[in-house]
Amino acid sequence: MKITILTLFPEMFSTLTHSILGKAQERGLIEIRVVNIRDFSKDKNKRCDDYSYGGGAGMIMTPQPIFDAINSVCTDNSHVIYLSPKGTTLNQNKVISLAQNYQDIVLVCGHYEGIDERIIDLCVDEEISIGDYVLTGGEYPAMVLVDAIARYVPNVLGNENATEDESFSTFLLEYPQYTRPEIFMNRGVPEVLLSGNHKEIAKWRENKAIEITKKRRKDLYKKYIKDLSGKKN
Ligand code: 4FN
Repeated sequence: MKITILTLFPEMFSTLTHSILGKAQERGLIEIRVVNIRDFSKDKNKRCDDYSYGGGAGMIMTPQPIFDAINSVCTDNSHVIYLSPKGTTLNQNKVISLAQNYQDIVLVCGHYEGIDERIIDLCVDEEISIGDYVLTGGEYPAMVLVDAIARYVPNVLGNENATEDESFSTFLLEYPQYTRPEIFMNRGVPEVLLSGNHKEIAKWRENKAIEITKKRRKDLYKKYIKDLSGKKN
């Protein structure tokens, strides 16, 4: 899996490329490249923003540097995603389908008031949003997307069980979890977790996961029920 991030603020990605994903990169499982759009500006002052046609406050990212940056990194196999509040909202199904269908993903991060619409028309395959709130740029959304996708690249986590364990519960919240000590501030741990009865533990956890999902996230619960009946039929 190769992910290229195009941004005016490449420094924002240094922790991402160094942490967990840094190890995966060393092992050659995933390649994350951060490209500074400014390096492609043909303006004498390397400017990448300009006033909005029609007026109004705020600057727009000018098309030339983004267009050249995209063309310099794209191949026929690249899937170009613009992180945008106008995009379809990201969810786990989308994450899995991106991870499974594309080997080469290019992420374009907007800043200021956004990018020139012609870039979207000419170069962007898909717009994705991470949720409904105002942000200053698409950089954090890009990091969210990379983190979510990387978990589905085989062997990246060094923790294959994590993704396996979730398979029955893509739509469920997690059961309550406990670690040592057995008593903390006078509070114990549910008896069943100390029983060593793995079948009972699995049953308890699944029930707890279903219970919390039904209570807190009716929308996810309904998806889970739908998914269950889909698997039976
Ligand atoms: N945001 C809204 C309505 C109008 C504008 C915004 C907004 C960053 C370049 C886009 C935001 C949220 C989720 C990218 C928001 C995302 C962005 C994202 C994003 C600067 C222009 C902007 C109705 C959603 C509140 C600024 C709603 N996922 N504009 O935030 O890039 O990916």
